Amino acid sequence: MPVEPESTLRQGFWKRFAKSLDAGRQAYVADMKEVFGRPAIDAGFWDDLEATLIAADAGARVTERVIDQLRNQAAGAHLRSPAQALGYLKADLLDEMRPRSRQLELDGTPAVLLVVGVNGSGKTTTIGKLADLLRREGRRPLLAAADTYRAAAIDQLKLWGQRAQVEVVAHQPGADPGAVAYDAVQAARARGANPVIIDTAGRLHTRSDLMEELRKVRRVLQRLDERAPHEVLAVLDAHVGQNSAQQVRVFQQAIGLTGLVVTKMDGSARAGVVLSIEAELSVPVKLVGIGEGLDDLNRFDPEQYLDALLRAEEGT
Ligand SMILES: Nc1nc2c(ncn2[C@@H]2O[C@H](COP(=O)(O)OP(=O)(O)OP(=O)(O)O)[C@@H](O)[C@H]2O)c(=O)[nH]1
Ligand SMILES: [Mg+2]
Repeated sequence: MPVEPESTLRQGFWKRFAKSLDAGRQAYVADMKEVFGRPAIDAGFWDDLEATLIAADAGARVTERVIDQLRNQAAGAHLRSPAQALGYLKADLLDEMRPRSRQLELDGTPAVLLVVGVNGSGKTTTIGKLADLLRREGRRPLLAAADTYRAAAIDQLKLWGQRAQVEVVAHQPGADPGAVAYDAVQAARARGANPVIIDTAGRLHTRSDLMEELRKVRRVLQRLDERAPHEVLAVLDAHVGQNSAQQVRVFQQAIGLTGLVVTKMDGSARAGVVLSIEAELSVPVKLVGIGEGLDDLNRFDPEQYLDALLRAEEGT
């Protein structure tokens, strides 16, 4: 099958992304209009800008840094008015997001993507959407139902497999997650599938026994391929806001993460959280989700994200 260029997939996604942020943006967008519509850059401007960035959940550190940066720029010759400051702010925030590789590692025989996160963050839904995206790119993903705690979790992944038209390897409820992962990789080798995407049970990051179970899955995978898992993706719910940084740190320490997926950006009043996550953690955001439909996931694009976040008008 010919590989479709990534850019032609998910057409209109970023437009929908911007719209899906509207509900949450109401919390701060009116303030943004006021801040950037002020007649002059004065003490009130700085106070209001700070409050607005905090309201968007950009985090204290990012807010402080970009405001310092803007103050320096305003002290220079070029930045003269609040209206101009919006463009500067966008550029400064883009710098905050540091250029880093957001590519998914999909080279392997097969590449193995292990998907982890706390309960209900959106792991299974993300896997369904990602399988669809990768299949449309001409790849042949295979899903592994390694959340074996509940029969419903296995059925849910099978349903996503049907929707995305990809195969699912599953055992009985209660089976060993490592054994499911092992079989899935073997099946992918036999059938020429790539990548294998492994669904895992939601777990509170504070449960060390459950973290050990993840490490066991990783050890099983490494017996098959020392480079596996090629990606360990933590799925975060955008509604959780600042607390997700702590979740990420614990998962990072327990098993090592290669990327983050921020889901449920639709309607979240904390969409700015991506800024604080990116600034505080070394793990890059690689994917974003904006709903429960097959095409509601895309590779993360910092510029598109900032355009949507800082849009000063509703519905444009
Ligand atoms: N609005 C919205 N809902 C989402 C999104 N992603 C997932 N959901 C919903 O969130 C709920 C939990 O999603 P799951 O994919 O089952 O989450 P999970 O992390 O697999 O959950 P556990 O396996 O129980 O830990 C479901 O009702 C999903 O439909 C999203 O991007 N936007
Ligand atoms: Mg699940």
